[in-house]
Amino acid sequence: MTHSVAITDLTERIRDYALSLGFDLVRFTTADPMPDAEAALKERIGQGLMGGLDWFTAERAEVAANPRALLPAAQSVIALGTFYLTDAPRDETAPGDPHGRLSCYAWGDDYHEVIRARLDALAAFIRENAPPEHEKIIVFVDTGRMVDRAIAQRSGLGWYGKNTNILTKGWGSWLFLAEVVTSLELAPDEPLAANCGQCEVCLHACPTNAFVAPYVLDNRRCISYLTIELRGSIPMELRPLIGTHIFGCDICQQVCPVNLVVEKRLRQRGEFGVPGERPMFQPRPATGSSPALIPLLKLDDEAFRERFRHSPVKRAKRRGLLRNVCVALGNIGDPVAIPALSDALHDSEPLVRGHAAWALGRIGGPDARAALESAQVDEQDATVQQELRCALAM
Ligand code: B12
Ligand code: SF4
Ligand code: SF4
Repeated sequence: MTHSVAITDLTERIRDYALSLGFDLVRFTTADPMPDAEAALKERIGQGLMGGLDWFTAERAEVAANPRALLPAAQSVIALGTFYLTDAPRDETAPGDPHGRLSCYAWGDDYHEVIRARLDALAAFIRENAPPEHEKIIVFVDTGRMVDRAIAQRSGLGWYGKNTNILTKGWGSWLFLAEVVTSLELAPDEPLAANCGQCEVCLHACPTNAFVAPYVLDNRRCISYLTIELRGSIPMELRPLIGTHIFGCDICQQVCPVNLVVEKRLRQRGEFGVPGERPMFQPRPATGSSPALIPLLKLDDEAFRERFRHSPVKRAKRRGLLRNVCVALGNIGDPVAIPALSDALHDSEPLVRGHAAWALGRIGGPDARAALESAQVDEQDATVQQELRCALAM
């Protein structure tokens, strides 16, 4: 076997094995640096568009855009995509029964855990089939220092959508991205020639106006940041724009025509909205995809941990999720939530108390006012006092 035939043969065996593990897309690229990605990242950081993500530094960008910074002998990167959408997103709110929306990636098991297990299996397969000097392999999914989307783009897994997500022909943008970095030489794939053309639907659909321009997102306005990554108070002017999103947001993906075609095709094939499909990404029975909000407001620390064990939602922590639940209840405006929100005015977390006050101010009426006035008497926290004053003035 010649050298190049051996490379192609191993590349194809790795591809087949990765597909057998459950990855939906498998492509290959070199481990060369990605100077364009590094420049784009540094530019976004410089413009303050990554504000709030303190760990996203220029130094991180230098490592994340250079696979050899983490594995000096790296020759190839395997780019992997996992489709996760199991049904159409919906909001089950009805009069007297307020519900919120979980972003689709968070319906099922934590993808970091699901995909990490598959990546480890793929790394083990490579070690078994490669000479011993290639033993060192690094795997990434989301949290690692790697620009997942830049690798996906260069490997031809997909193209950059104007909403900054990677779009693919077969699966749209409903994919988790992951990588394996190896010192093995593998046959690289070519980037795709596809792009979004004249379409700009996603840019205009964003409720918080988070797109500064095509391909440029202001992290600080994105509901995904506000409901998942932000640890503190949600800026007051953005709260009404969050609607019923309590963990992440999918609007700029839901409106995308490429995604709509994928959804239609899968539905026709009977692979969409079907309970048994991709069980790990199906909505968990206890929470569903559009959970009732009032019961969530009653979760204590232990009940929260129990409910969201092995779920991506645990990232928000109890106080973050309950903060978001208050905002959604305020936006729905149904007085049925007044008793639960009044109880939340006495929660142990000031963050929850403050956002409960805001929600009661939005709902309004004599019962809400009475609860706010009574909470004012004992409240010691200055920020919550301020929220109470604003709510009473609403
Ligand atoms: C930080 C982060 C966030 C932040 C910031 C988002 C952002 N746009 O950067 C927040 C919390 C808001 C977020 C939200 C979401 N995220 Co996020 N996030 C990340 C993370 C950790 C880093 C992303 C990053 O490097 N951002 C920096 C900016 C500058 O990168 P960028 O926008 O991709 O920039 C590139 C392009 O703009 C391009 N570019 C620049 N100029 C131009 C010009 C042209 C013409 C072109 C073609 C390209 C181009 O070059 C840049 C460099 O590659 C990655 C995981 C990872 N390790 O990579 C996941 C990741 C990007 N997130 C992901 C997901 C699923 C989401 C959400 C859909 C979750 C949700 N439902 O709530 C939303 C989507 C919001 C959106 N519209 O992007 C997936 C994306 C999958 C995909 N198909 O693309 C990733 C890859 C996680 C994973 N491993 O699966 N996320
Ligand atoms: S995820 Fe939602 S808030 Fe964020 S950019 Fe997309 S539409 Fe806007
Ligand atoms: S909605 Fe249009 S512009 Fe936005 S990502 Fe999809 S195809 Fe591209």
